[in-house]
Amino acid sequence: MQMTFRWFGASDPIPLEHIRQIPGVRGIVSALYDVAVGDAWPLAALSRLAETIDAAGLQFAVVESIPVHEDIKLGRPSRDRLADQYCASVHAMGDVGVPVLCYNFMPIFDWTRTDLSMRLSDGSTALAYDDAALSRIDLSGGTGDLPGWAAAYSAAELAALLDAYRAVDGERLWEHLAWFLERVAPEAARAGVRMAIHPDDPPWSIFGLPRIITDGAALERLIGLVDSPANGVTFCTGSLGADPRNDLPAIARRLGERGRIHFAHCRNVAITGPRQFHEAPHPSRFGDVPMRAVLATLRDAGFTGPMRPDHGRMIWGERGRPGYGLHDRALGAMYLQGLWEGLGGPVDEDESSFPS
Ligand code: DNO
Repeated sequence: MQMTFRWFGASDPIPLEHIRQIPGVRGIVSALYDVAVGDAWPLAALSRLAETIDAAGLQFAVVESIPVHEDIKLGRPSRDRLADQYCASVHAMGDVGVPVLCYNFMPIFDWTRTDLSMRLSDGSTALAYDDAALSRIDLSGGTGDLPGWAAAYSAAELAALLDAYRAVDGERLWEHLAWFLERVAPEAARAGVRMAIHPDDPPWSIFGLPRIITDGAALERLIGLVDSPANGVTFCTGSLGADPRNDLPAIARRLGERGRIHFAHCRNVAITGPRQFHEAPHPSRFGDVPMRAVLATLRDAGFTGPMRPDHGRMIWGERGRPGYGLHDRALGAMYLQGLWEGLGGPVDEDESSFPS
């Protein structure tokens, strides 16, 4: 296991120098944030990002994400050109030496919450989701009322997209995902890049849109679409764990045994009702994610890939990007490493040497 930390590039209020001081964190998870969705990522810009990360004594371990254009998810004719551009971005990753790509296939919306700063009993704040609150959100004026999505889509754009998805049910979305993977996974294999799909978060349909990467059966179906090690999974405990029917260690075991877990996102969620949860401190006992059992399963599967603490709460008065403050994620990184050490999981030479 290689402990990593997400960094949003130059606009991230957390400098790489601070991330470098979290013991054991050497890998950075990042992306190019100023390329339009669908355009090929310029090699020069990606190299510059890698150099910035290297210069801070860290490694660019994972690209999260290269967003998949809606036209690919909708199966529109422009998908051929868009898939070629996606492949060009994946090859740029290979050229720069970033081995893992986290991406998702959620229609229109990526991760979705109804409250970005729910106050917990200890005074910290956390991201929360409540399906009843979601159903009260009015999208007729665009995404303005959806927490975290303020300016994403205008009313007209969103209406057109929602309308286009009326013709795409879950099975159709699977066909489009299969098409995408058949095009991209072989190129990723050639480029030395492992693709790692992120489960849908939350793992159920929202706003009437299909969501298909929601449970263990879906993840197994996914890896069967293209039978290549380049076609794998981001095992996200918080996304899958929001549905109490998901047996996380059992899912991790089946995917891990087949060598298809390429990245782990570890975060805890407390389920407070049907389709209602909030994020919680990382240790097992604060939520419904059996973190110790998940890590033990990853250890048994010989997991050596990158892991990140994923979202954290806002603590100690920190203000910042929802879910992505420094303090609680750093605590998460330390807890996860402690758990891993206690479980006797393999650690890189490089990771174990204390910097002189
Ligand atoms: C949320 C993240 C997701 C993730 C994408 C991957 O914080 O886990 O936004 O980056 O779904 O494509």
